[in-house]
Amino acid sequence: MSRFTGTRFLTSAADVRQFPADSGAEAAFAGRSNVGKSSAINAITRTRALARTSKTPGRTRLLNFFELAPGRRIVDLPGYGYAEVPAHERRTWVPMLEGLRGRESLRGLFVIVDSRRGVADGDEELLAWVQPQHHVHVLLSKADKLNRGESMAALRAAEGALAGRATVQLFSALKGTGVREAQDVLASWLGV
Ligand SMILES: Nc1nc2c(ncn2[C@@H]2O[C@H](COP(=O)(O)OP(=O)(O)O)[C@@H](O)[C@H]2O)c(=O)[nH]1
Ligand SMILES: [Mg+2]
Repeated sequence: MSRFTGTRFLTSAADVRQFPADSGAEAAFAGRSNVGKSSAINAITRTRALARTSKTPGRTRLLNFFELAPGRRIVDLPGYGYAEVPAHERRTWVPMLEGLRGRESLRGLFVIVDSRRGVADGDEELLAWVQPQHHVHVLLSKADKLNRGESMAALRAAEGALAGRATVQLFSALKGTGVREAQDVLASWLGV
């Protein structure tokens, strides 16, 4: 039984003015292209193809908002932070990131990190982006590609790199590993 049974797409925002009303609670999901972010969102919300999984990474820079329950949202951040954004997109993208960060309803950030790759520069940029009141939870994705020993080593390495700035867990959308744990974290943030 999932807690998130009523998930629906709310809106795609290409500009801060298109954001839904800043009330209730929301959690953002971010990670570099192809890391398994859409698959993670789908597994956690138990909604097939809610966030499209795609093999053409980083095409559109829209913030996609989904509603899990009334006033309870997740926000899918495309691609990554500031560094990877082409110059012509910065004019709209940077204010969107700033607008999201300043929202009253933002509770925290899920950062999806490839378990084989570990915490990298782009992830550090996201950790620097959040504000002190925000939670951060890292999903070490595609953990099915690691054996038990490698998984434990990846978890320990991530814990070391994060040094208390975020909680972290192993995750596999493919095998269902850690889905329940991630749901519990999300539910606690959003109060559902
Ligand atoms: N082995 C494995 N592959 C995965 C997993 N999650 C996603 N993938 C694959 O990784 C690729 C990118 O997934 P997607 O969810 O679209 O990533 P996104 O670009 O971060 O949204 C796709 O080929 C997925 O099938 C997982 O848990 N295990
Ligand atoms: Mg995606």
